[in-house]
Amino acid sequence: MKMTFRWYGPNDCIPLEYIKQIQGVSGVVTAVYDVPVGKVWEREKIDELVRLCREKGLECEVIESIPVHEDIKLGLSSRDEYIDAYRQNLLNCGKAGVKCVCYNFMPVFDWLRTNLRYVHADGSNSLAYSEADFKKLDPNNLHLPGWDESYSQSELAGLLKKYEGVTHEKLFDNLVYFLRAIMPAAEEAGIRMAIHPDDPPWDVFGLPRVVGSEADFDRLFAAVPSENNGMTFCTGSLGAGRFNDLPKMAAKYAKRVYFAHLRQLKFVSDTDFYENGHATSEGSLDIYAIVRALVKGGFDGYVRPDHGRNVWGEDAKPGYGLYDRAMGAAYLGGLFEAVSKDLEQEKSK
Ligand code: DNO
Repeated sequence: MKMTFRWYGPNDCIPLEYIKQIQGVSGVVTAVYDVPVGKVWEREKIDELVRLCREKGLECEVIESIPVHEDIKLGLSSRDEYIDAYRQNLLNCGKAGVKCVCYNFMPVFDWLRTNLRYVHADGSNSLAYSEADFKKLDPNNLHLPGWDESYSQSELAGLLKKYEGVTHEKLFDNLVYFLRAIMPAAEEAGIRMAIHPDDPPWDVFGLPRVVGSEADFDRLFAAVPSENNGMTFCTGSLGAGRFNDLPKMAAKYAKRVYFAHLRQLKFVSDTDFYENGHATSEGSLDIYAIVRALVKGGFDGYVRPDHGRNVWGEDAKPGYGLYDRAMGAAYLGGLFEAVSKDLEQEKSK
């Protein structure tokens, strides 16, 4: 296991020096942010990112994300040219030493929360989701910080229209088409693809989502069995769906989990929840059971603490402050050490 930390590049207000000071963190997870979706990232840009990290003693082996162009998700005839660019990106990243690429296949929108600064009793704040507030959102005018890509209002209207008639089956077929087309490049580049689950793991605004449940992952791995086709085990995304049994899924897919986003959420009703500090005691997810299932199942990928709260007066990009994620990394590092040693001992008995 390698503990990593997400870094939004040189414009991130958290400097690499600070990330290096978090115990147990060996590398960052980052991306090239100034190339439009669908275009090739030049080698120089990737090399520069890697150089910046290495200069500070950090590895740069995980890219989150290389976003997938909407034409690929829509299955338009123009997709092949975007797939070519994606392949080239993988080859370029592989040459720069990247080993894992996270991406998602959510139409138009990335993760969704309805409150970016939900205030807790102790004065900290975090992201939260409420079904009633969700119903008030206007998909034609939506942008959340931290998304890989956001569209202007007119682009959004056009895009949403293009998705009319795209069924779950069609979207799934388009995902399989994409994966089959890029797998040879991923294999050649030595890159493990780690699809990020839909967040939340259900359809939003009438747009289909097909990567949110155990059944979805089963059929995805059956359709594209290449070992380079794996997943990002995001507890916050999968956990938002109460139908998902996370320790069970962690055990089942452990060897296919190339990247784990570990975070906590606390349900306040059947549908509504807020995000919280990482520890099991802080929410509805049994982080210990999930980590144990991953380790026991043979997980050997990258981990990062995911969304944290704003604590100690920090006012960061929602979910991506320094302090609570650093506490998360320390907590998770401790869990991994304890669980791994316990399992070793159990084996030797
Ligand atoms: C949210 C993140 C996601 C993730 C993308 C991957 O905080 O986990 O935005 O980066 O869905 O493509």
